[in-house]
Amino acid sequence: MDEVLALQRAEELPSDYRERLDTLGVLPAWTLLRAVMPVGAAAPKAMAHQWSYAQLRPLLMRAAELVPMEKAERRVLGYINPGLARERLSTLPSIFFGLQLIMPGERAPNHKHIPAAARIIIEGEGAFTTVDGEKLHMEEGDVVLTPPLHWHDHGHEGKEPVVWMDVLDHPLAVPMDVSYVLPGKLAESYNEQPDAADTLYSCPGLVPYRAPGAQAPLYPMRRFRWQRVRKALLATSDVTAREVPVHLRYCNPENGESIMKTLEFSARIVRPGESVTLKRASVNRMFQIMDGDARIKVNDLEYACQKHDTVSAPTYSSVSLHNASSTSPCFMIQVDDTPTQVKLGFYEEVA
Ligand code: GTQ
Ligand code: FE2
Repeated sequence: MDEVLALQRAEELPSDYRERLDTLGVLPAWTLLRAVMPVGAAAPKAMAHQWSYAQLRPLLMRAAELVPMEKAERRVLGYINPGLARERLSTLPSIFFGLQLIMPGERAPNHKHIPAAARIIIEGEGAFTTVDGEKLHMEEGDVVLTPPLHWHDHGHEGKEPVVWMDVLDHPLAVPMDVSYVLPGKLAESYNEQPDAADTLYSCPGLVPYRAPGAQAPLYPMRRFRWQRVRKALLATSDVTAREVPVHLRYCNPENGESIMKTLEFSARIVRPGESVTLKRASVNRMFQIMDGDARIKVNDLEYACQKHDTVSAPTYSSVSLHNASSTSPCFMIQVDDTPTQVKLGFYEEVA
């Protein structure tokens, strides 16, 4: 490697000089350069980690007794990366995951905010979320999108607790000082029309006719049904060679872009016995196990996962996904920050 300069440390400078600089709002940058740009390779602070749903579920249920909705606004257990400061409320530097619980008859108040949110439904029936007055029913495995600054509240007309995984991009918004929430009023009535996925976008390859130059809505589809995603994964698997991984992206049907501007959502089937090695890249990745006997290896750690477990893989890590069952397929949803990194010019693949 080329010569690496040993840079002066702050303590090597006269303290009166440092203090004078400080009062004038500057720092000798050479004393901090290596901290912000480690030589040779990025030094991720975020760690690989596994969160066990079986262990967390009872504690989430207890939260229903410990905190009423009025005292929580959203009853969520945030998944905190052990390598990141707790106040960042972050699962990876660009991604927040958190388990949300709503009990039968409860209502989570209406609000809107700058961070974008999406839910991956974990268990329970009868809950809904409303997005700008449109009522979206939530079934297990569905991905439901709440774009930035769209009013949303949650309700529950069923009998059992409903749990979903919240995915938010506030870890990106907070350092930019653009994150905030506005409280709203609960609407009296909702648009009960069938979902766009069952009407305008019910046929893949067909979108509403528009004159050239006419704008499509920014977020035309908000509910992505797991039953269809699962079927598509199985059908794709049937026509895909064994050595080729099956991996499908969630996208905006009007332009093919990621459903969240910042984060990419995708679904995988890992076939019985299959191992998939991912490209080593600059991206942060989360894996949400939907079903099956997944083993996720991140660098030198291997996590044996059960249904609904969650694993984080920081930037530049070596990741492989293995299905330990010889009979049943394994399904997972991946969330990564590829769209952000590509837009910022940070994305790279490494050997
Ligand atoms: O459900 O609207 O996990 O606003 C954090 C902030 C969920 C929500 C979270 C939120 C929500
Ligand atoms: Fe929200």
